[in-house]
Amino acid sequence: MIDNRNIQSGVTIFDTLFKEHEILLNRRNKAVARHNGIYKRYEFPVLTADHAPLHWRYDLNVQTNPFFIERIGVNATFNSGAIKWKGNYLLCVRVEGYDRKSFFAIAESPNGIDNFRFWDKPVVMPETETPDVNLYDMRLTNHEDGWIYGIFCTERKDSCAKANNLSGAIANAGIARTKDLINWERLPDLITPSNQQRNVVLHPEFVNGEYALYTRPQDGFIETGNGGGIGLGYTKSMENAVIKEEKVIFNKVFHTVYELKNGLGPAPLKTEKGWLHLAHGVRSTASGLRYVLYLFMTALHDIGEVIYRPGGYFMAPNENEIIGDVGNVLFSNGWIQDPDGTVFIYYASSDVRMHVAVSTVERLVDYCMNTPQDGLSSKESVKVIHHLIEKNKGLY
Ligand code: M1P
Repeated sequence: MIDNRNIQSGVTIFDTLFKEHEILLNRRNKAVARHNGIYKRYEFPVLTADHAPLHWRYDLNVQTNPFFIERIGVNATFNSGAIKWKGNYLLCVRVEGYDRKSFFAIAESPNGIDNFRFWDKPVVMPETETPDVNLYDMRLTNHEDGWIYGIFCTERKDSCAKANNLSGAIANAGIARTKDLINWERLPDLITPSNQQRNVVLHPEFVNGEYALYTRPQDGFIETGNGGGIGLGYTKSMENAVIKEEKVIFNKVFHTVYELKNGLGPAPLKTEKGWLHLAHGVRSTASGLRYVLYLFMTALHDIGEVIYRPGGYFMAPNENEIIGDVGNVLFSNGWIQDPDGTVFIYYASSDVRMHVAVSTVERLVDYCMNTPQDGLSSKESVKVIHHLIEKNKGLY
């Protein structure tokens, strides 16, 4: 029931908000013209904090909310896992409240590029014996064992941190599985030889009868220390997942886009030429960290063997994406491949909003196989340009 006190020129505040919200949710998205041959960006973000349902934020009862105050604020919708589900495109979104806590919520679209709508309620994630303080960045994997796994970061207070250090935290990989994306079974957290883990991703197929997990070991919550590259390990069971040995398959490299941190994005896509991976690389700049997306491929016969590593970044924040709560960040932990080869790349900008870029498996594989590798020096960068100019002789 809406109170007359909320009426402005005959229309209630709720009516107005509802109408504006529907306009936002139904807004058509269109591809941006700029050509690079690899992917197309889209004009509007696919999800923003404003997409959060009104009934999550407003107490709609006039007795208890006579001023129609927004009771619960949503700050951001970002870093989403993705899966095709019953013909629709689903994102498992990291929704962050004004209170700094993140939780998961599913948003669904009929076409993958617009009309994303949150399901009625956020996900209720069961806990292990050690309660989580914060949950974020879920990777969804439709595993050949028949379960859909969600692997995410669970953050808890570091009990060893000094009393005045209120941001000392421990990050680990939380594991849950589901058959319907509504009811989740929480499994014990991943155990690995490393102090902390973020960006853990489950490979979709068994490898020699075992589950394969990509990891991102690091020494501390912020400091990567000796870790910070993409690791790979195996476990016999996901019900008590233990990786005894973690092999780094793609390390941090001096003076590259992944010189500081190198973490996997979503689960890889299987192609005829190898497994296609989307990852984020982090470098240091005078204005802080810069997160960009890059691609690489691993061998079908050995998922630990990197066979193509195109140099540089694949996507970096554009002039709008660069601004947000944590500026200069592109991050992706979800993509969807359609049967016709179309790939929907879901990425977040600056820890605030979700976007889509659309490509095809064929284009992405071509990009991986034919983009020159990083030669690791200015001299080598010039050499590849000279090589291309030579090849183009008579064509320009
Ligand atoms: O703020 C940028 C990103 O920082 C962390 O990513 P990573 O562990 O790779 O450094 C995460 O908190 C991520 O959610 C965030 O987008």
